Amino acid sequence: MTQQAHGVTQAQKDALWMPYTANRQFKSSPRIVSGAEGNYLIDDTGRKVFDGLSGLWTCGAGHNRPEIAEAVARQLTTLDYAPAFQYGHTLAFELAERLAAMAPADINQVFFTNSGSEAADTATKIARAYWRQQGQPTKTRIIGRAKGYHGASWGGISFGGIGANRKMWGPAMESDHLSHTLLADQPFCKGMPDTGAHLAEELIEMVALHDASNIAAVIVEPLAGSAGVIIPPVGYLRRLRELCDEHDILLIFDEVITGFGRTGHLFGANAFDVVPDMINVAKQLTNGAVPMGAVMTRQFIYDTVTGAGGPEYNIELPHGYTYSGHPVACAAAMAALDVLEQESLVSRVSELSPYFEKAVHSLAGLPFVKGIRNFGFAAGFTIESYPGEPARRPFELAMSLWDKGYYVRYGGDTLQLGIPFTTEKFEIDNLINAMHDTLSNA
Ligand code: PXG
Ligand code: PLP
Repeated sequence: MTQQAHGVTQAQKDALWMPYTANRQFKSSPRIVSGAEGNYLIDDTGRKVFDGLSGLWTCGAGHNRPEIAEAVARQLTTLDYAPAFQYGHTLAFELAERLAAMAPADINQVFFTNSGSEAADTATKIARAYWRQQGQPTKTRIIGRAKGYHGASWGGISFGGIGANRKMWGPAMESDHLSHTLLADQPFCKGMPDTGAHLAEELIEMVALHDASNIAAVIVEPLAGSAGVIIPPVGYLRRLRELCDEHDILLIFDEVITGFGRTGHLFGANAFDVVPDMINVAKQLTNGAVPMGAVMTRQFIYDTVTGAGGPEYNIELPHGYTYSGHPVACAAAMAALDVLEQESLVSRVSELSPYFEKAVHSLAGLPFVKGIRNFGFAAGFTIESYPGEPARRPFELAMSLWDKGYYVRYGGDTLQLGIPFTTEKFEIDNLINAMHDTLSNA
């Protein structure tokens, strides 16, 4: 019999090319998750590990929710699949209506995808379609932001701004990037920085450089997640909105992490009180249980694109996915939204955020902690680099925390927390104590 270290055989390890993973390191020292329960992952030795990132920012309501499991099981024996193109099924319409009612202002059109990456592609394709159907087909360029993450597709890596995710691939879409809002003079910042709004003015330079007649949209995360939880300065998003209006540029909020409660509000748009033209969601939409994403747009975008669609039998937007609005994903989303609402999880996050903020900032002053930022149930820590090796220390710290029973995210020169919305105060205390211990002995 093949030796089965960590519950996985050598041949099995050899076969799986893992995504965004240091494959060689992982396979020499695997971290295998065999189960989950509430706010905990369970590893292959039966050890409970606190899930300090809610999966991958996905499972805010905790793992293995029976409500979602039952809805999915029921759906699988009622309607497992329905053709997504030219035919519809009831649940997709129900979910769309529900999301439209949740989204701010007149953001009331919903296009389903299966992931945040597909949502990024879809939103920017809709932006181009909108301008083309407006008679302005040269408006094609997408402006993103340095350190932005919008997924792994050709679109996402183009207007995304994380160098490590871009440098391998060569030319993709034409894009440009605003500066990020990580402020050197405010490394330790509770909530929104009170300076830095001027960085939005860079859009004026982009317009001078490319001309507004060539720019379709600006896409930003209201709060940048993957790059290390970067919070928008007070007034920054509002100024971006004003400048987009002034220059006829669509504004897309990528809320794949901020959507459905992470900020203590339903959307980042609510938290920061700015209405974009489109909102992208994924992850928390189904509490991570089934892949699903969506692009939600304002009414005028749908009206323009469909209005210019030619004869009525014509497809107005030649875009979609085999699994757009998959019945099982819709069932999971409906159940996940029920849980979110019935347990008032969004207001729970907002009520406990000050406690979480105080806890994460208690780590200031420890060795290697160069910066701390937080908003809602998200926090980012900038970690001092080994010379020339920015990604090494966060990796070492995260491994040490995993050994202690805490899962946190590490990436670039940062550690990140995205705790479940169901986290109790004592669990925050335990997590922060473990981090204190790990950093003190690093
Ligand atoms: N936009 C944003 C803002 C994201 O955070 C995507 C798009 C892409 O979504 P998909 O579903 O295609 O992965 C994301 C995904 C992390 C981490 O550890 C974050 C993401 C994905 C994986 C890991 O921070 N964000
Ligand atoms: N590749 C081939 C050969 C296909 O037939 C399809 C869909 O029909 C796709 C890719 C796209 O797959 P999806 O719609 O799941 O994104």
